[in-house]
Amino acid sequence: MAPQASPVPAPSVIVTLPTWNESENVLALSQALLALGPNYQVLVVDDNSPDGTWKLVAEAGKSEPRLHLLHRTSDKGRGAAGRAGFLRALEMGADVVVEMDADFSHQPRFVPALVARLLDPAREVGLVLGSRAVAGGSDDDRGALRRLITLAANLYIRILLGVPVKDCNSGFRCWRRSTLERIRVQDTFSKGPAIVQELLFKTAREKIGIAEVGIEFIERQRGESTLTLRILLKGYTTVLQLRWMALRGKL
Ligand SMILES: Nc1nc2c(ncn2[C@@H]2O[C@H](COP(=O)(O)OP(=O)(O)OP(=O)(O)O)[C@@H](O)[C@H]2O)c(=O)[nH]1
Ligand SMILES: [Mg+2]
Repeated sequence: MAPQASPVPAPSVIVTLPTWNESENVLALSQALLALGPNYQVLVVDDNSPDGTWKLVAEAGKSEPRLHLLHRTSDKGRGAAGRAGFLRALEMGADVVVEMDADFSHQPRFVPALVARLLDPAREVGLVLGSRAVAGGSDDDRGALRRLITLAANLYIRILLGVPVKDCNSGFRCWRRSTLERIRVQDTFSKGPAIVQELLFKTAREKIGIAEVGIEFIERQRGESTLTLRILLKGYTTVLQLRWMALRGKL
């Protein structure tokens, strides 16, 4: 009798959640993500939030081995936290890393579709974006001004960086381990949210395939946004800096 082929183990998916004052969201979101399957783990990357987000995660992690905390105490920033989260997820042996906002704007119900698209053997890609700008995607829940800002930023980034995607600003993304290694995520420099554009630019420059899957983006229900005009403008200058560095062969 021919030996039976052993079943292929499910890929290890680690969802990283950068958090700043997300005590009203973090546990419900983590629970919903862990319920997606036993191969899912959650890594919360908290910058010592004053509202004690990290304490809630540390406590819940005592009885949930798939919930992990990276508690950063000496440095703050969405970009730095994202970088640290990716590196920790790789150390933990992730095959797939999903990064998403912890305010429920990015809904857990879309994660399986992103992972399935990433792992589709017939259409190989190294990165999947949860996209508001393709079929099945939407951004109808936010005010007109916010949507206009997103639209303008998208246009600016697509023209300046020449990235072949429709939703450049989406922070809801699903990565192959090999992509994060190839673009050398450890060498990214953005401290703030511009990390989203930096990673996209570096992936596109490596000619790694990028797919977009439609997601319904909803406004945060609880907690407060960290986006300010200063952060927004810093994002625009980082994009210019990326283009300049690329032109000078410094990237
Ligand atoms: N660790 C860490 N996480 C951060 C920091 N700033 C923001 N975050 C998290 O990054 C994610 C996105 O931040 P938001 O404040 O929702 O900003 P945004 O999504 O660009 O803006 P809104 O559309 O207004 O919500 C959330 O999960 C935040 O908790 C930070 O300095 N450190
Ligand atoms: Mg948000």
